[in-house]
Amino acid sequence: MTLSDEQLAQFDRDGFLVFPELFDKDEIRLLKSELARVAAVESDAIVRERTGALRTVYRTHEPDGPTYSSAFNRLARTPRLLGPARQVLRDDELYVYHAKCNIKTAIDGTVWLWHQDYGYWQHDGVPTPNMATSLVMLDEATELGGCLYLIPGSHKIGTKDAYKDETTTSYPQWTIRKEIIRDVLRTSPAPIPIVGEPGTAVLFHCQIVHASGHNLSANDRWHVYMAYNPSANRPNPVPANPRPDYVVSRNYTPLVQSEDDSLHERVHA
Ligand SMILES: O=C(O)CCC(=O)C(=O)O
Repeated sequence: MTLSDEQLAQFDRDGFLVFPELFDKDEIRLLKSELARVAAVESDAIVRERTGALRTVYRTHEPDGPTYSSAFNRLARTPRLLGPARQVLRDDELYVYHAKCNIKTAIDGTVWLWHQDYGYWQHDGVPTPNMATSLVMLDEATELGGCLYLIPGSHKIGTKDAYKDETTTSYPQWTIRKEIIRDVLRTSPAPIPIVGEPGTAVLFHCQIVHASGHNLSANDRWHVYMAYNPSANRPNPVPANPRPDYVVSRNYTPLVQSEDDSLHERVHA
């Protein structure tokens, strides 16, 4: 898939693009059944809420781990996601920094506080904020169900001072400091709720300020995120406690875009 000049300009201006119906019902069914399968294994790459409910399943795209699914490997390489990511990052040699599926379970699924992804990734040693993430909705995203909120244009305000919040949820989050985020919210365009049907995709910049609320609805909200980084922007070594491979991949080999755009394994006669 190739973005038009208008779409590229829109990404540069707003920091995100939305693509309704990018994946069809069969594809979403396949990804959901594969995710349910890999989410049932025991692995460090699976994070739970304090209640024990699933929160995040990492590393569904790399063949050498228990959470692997070939459909997710193909998803990372589909021209529908990889093509636009290459365009907005102005680089054809991208790898998956991490693949994660946020399983915001009905009632149990908790918040992601206001942050910028590069606010985490700079601490992993990533030299420059030239990264982007593709989100694919496997369930309908609604405001009651804890959809993502993006602040348009906030990818241009620099990397804001953040602290590691280790108490709000089960997972440490680099969160923009309260006095700073209040100021950002008061002076920026209103946050946009990223709602949509299953099959909707969103591409967003690693500096865009975003958050999402608790899932207060009766339905789970499964989202897939493919974070892309140019191989040349791989992290430098960090002095202490590098995060595990499932969240900061050490496989910097540029992705080969799939030729047929299908998420299904090709069956050879
Ligand atoms: O899935 C969500 O609701 C938010 C995810 C997010 O912001 C993140 O993983 O950085």
